[in-house]
Amino acid sequence: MSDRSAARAAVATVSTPDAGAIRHDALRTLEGAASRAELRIAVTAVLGKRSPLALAHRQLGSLDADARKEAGRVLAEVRAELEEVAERRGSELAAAERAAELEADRLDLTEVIPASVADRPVRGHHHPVSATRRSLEDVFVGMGFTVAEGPEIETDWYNFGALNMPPAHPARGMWDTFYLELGEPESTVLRTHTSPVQIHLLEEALASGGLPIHAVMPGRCYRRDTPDARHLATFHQIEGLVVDRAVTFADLAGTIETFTTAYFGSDIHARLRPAYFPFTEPSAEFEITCTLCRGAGCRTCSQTGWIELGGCGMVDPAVFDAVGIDNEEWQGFAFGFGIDRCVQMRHQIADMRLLTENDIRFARQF
Ligand code: FA5
Repeated sequence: MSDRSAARAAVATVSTPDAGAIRHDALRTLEGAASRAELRIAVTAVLGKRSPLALAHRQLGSLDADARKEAGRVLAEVRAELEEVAERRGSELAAAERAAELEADRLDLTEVIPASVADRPVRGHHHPVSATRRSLEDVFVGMGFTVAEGPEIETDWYNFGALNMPPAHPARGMWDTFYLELGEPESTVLRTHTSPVQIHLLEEALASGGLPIHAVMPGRCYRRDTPDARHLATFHQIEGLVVDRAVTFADLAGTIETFTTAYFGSDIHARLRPAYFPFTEPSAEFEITCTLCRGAGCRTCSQTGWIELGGCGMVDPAVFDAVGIDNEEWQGFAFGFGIDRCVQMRHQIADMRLLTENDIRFARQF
């Protein structure tokens, strides 16, 4: 019998402390550790200062000399065995953990991901302003309008002069303007509205015999407006121009009514209120019920229950004169309204500035 086996056999004969039970429990604890972290805890539990083994060592002092010597030898044997087992278990666990890491890091270069799997790149979609611009164009095309565009950088003449606002006309103050350092001072502007596109269309029609006109003109506009819940410095309008024979204000009102019902639904009411624009006479502003409060009044509509969408009116004869169109033969109406406001009202967005923040969590909702 080896020394160690003899010591183990002697365990049974040592009554205090019970080295056999301590050894048995400690081995179970060490073998049960499933990771190196668990093993560290197990080693402290079976070999640490507060372990049953350490306690048994402290109890040796109460035995007589012979029993103390024998029990001390047995406990030392148990400690040596437990240390050996702990070391072996540590090596086994380290090898197993390393193998698991390598397996997790392995790249399967033969793997082919079919196009149909759910985690393929997500396809983007149009920003709500672009989507609304397209929907509005569709509504007007459905009503018989064509779609045209004009430049965002305009001369003073297109943005103001041809629209019946000669230099120093007080109505120019209605639009807080960005001027470009190009040509004569204050001769070139970032257009403040889409109305100058009316002038481009009238000129083209005159040159090419293209009257009558039934067109909408969407695009970006710029104003030195302080951004708030209903305003941006860069925003979008859609202009409308109809020039034909025997056109009346009733045609204009009917067009606006048809558009608002088609776009917002029949439960949203529109109203016209007398207003002033230098390029239309008579002129009106049109408003719809605020969709956020359904007319009750809220922060977005400044407690009025209504949101202004745009302006409109019968083309002022002075505009026809500016381009040389016979205003006895031709009459027209025009309107221009905010696309961003339409987005805001259609989707009940309390603050328009959200449209420009490029927050993907916001854009994803549309
Ligand atoms: C005009 O710009 C006129 N050109 C409209 C017009 C066209 C009248 C044809 C008559 C005939 P106004 O400045 O009111 O009008 O702007 C029209 C609409 O553009 C506003 O009702 C609003 O919906 C939108 N809008 C104006 N300024 C801003 C802004 N800073 N941010 C967002 N939307 C704006």
